[in-house]
Amino acid sequence: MEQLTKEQFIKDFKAQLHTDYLVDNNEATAEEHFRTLGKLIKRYVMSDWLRRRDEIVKEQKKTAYYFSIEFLPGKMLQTNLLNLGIYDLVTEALADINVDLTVLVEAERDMALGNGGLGRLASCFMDSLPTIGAPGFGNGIRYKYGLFKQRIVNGYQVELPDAWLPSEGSVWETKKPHSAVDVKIYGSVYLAPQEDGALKPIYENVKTLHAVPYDVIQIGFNNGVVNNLRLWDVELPEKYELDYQTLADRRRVEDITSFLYPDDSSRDGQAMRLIQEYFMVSAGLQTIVASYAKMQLPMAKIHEKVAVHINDTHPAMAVPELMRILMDDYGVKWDDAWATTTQVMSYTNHTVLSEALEKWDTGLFKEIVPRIHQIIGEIDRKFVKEWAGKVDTGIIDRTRIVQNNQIHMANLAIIGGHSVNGVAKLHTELLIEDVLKEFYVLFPEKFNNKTNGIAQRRWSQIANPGMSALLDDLIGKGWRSNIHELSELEELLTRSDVQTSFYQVKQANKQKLADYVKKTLDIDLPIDAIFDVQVKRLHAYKRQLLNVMHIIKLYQDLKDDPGLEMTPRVFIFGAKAAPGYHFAKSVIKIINELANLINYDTSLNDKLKVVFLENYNVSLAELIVPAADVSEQISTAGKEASGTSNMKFMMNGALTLATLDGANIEIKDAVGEDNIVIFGMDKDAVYAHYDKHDYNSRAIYDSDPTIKRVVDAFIDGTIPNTHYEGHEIWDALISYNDEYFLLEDFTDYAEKQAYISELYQDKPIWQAKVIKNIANSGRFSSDDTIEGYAKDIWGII
Ligand code: GLS
Repeated sequence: MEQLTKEQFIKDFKAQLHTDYLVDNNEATAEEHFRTLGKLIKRYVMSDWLRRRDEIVKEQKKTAYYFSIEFLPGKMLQTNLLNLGIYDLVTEALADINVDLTVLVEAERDMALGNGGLGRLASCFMDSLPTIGAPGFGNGIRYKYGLFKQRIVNGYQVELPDAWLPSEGSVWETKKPHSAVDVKIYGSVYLAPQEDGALKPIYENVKTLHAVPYDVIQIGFNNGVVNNLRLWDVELPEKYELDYQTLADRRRVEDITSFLYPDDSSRDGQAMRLIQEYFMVSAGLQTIVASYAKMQLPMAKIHEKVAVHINDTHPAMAVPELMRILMDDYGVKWDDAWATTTQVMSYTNHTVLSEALEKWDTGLFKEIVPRIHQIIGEIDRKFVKEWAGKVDTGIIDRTRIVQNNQIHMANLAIIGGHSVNGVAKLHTELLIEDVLKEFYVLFPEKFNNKTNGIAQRRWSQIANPGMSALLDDLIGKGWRSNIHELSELEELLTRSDVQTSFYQVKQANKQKLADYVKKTLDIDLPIDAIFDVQVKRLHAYKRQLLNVMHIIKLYQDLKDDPGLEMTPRVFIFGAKAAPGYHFAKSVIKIINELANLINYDTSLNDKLKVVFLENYNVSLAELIVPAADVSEQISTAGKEASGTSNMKFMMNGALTLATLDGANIEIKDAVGEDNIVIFGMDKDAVYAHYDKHDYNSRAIYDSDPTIKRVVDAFIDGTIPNTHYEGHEIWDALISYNDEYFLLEDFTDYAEKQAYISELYQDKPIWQAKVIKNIANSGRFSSDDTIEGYAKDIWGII
């Protein structure tokens, strides 16, 4: 953008307010101020945005399209200001006219079109792609309702719709009706032989959906590059309006982009979900192929200009859909279409949980996407034929796409692409050795690792201005554009003035969070306590319950001996449970009731506090992460593919208490064993139990009185109002043999927690570890991760 002055900005801002709202600055609401600023930002980047599109077309740059059913940007105002390089200028200019930027920030609603780590990662990539100057665009769905809004009522989670989208649309998007395309679903299709011998698909009784794109600006950091996140919305096609005569028919269509499926890691097999997936994939690919066609290059070489990334299995229909478009719309022959499709497509696996590897009924496919069903059948048939006689038939049976009348989406993504990556070293190893090992026999060359990363600007400069200012003082401002310069802190680990400064920043951040907790929950948090945080989706494998068990133990210890010397602790939770996930909801109830019990027990002398913050989302994370002393990353080893909050906490100077799982291992490698606290079984120990079937939680319970007492607290009335939930949990731990090995890991976990309490008392040692963590967090930048994708997988830079 052009050089901007404060005066010019104020002039533009006031004029825009007049144009849009016919109000003066001092009359406008925060919402009006926010939208006005958003519009100005868009105006300022418009020429960069247009230039970017032109460049890509003119220079015929190979472009990557990141297909994801989830994007979780949170708020975008601050990121956009920062990346444009006008954050300070705008803050000051607004202050000059009595407008407080923080109030505008509050007025923006979180864009929560994702469930958790997977969606947030996609958004970190959207920030990093333009930042590294790579032509990489997002492709997803413009849900009217994002992830549900969580309220806690009587300790229970209640889900409310998250109507994030204002009636006038998001200020960051631009509707592009002229780029709309039609997507066909339902009906039937048969192949009619043509004179030239080709087969032409003839559709009957189809329903046509009108897919309208909304392009959301993605601004690179200080480099004039603006990319695009294209979100698709559905409209009723005027041309086919007779197909939708009743209100109910129309509603069903609108529902396609109404809401995000609120489930993380496991998916239910709803027809609507399948339609969402096809809708997004088909609309995206049709426009991509059409713009490639404008380059007038051979269709069979589309892989030289286009890369399509399948983010988790949900967009896996991209494989047969690209085949369909190439063959049916552009007349490419099967073999050529297949050769180019497999080079266009690449796939990231984000979880080892088998329930998350999507499988669909072939019947449903046949009904909803009949042509795709045919093409998948043919891909499957050819796959079986190709490998017959070359490998064991068992391998073919287990890797083929269609098995027992089910379509295996991961198999489709792997067979139909040239790259499969895991999201942390351990996770990729597990894919190779276990989950996808038979694919590894067939296609070893496709497998690679890309450890996740985070958009560090959001998680440092925006979320933690106090720490950022301190870093500027200590190592200069270079780290703001080159995060690897944080390593210069290595020289300062033991300097006591530096330690004190980091401590003060942390205490100020803790105070800010404490103020929020006071305001929202009316609980007083002592900021000299250790702030011990576990924020993430609620899932049994993430083991929030292990944390709870430890809190119960501390509570029991303090009740036994009220004079017990103990470093005061504040345990902070934030977690949404999938609405249908009963067990997870019971854990939320238990945490809330335990919090009530503990927080109002004056005999504990403020040594223990428990807080459950409702509606955990990106904005709340920006408040919580900088205030944490301890980051709980305590999943059963082998279960958490990577985790990304672990990286955010580390960057903000929290010490990680972790199992050797996901990216925790790489954090340990980065900071060294002494600067992270590791406990519990590693992946091999977990797998040994699986192999030998020798885990026996009841035996541990019977032989360890401490554990028995903690577990019994769930059913002996210790925690009020949890009769039902307590029994459910007790049963999961004892009657059903503790699937996630909490009991086996408990003792080590509690010991390491005691070690942390001691360590915290020794400020110089603690602070040196804190600084060591910050110094080594640069390697988890998503700029680096995305560079790996861009070079190794997509070939776009
Ligand atoms: C997830 C994993 O569970 C996380 O460990 C991972 O960090 C994230 C991004 O790769 O993907 N998979 C999933 O389905 N939801 C996730 O958050």
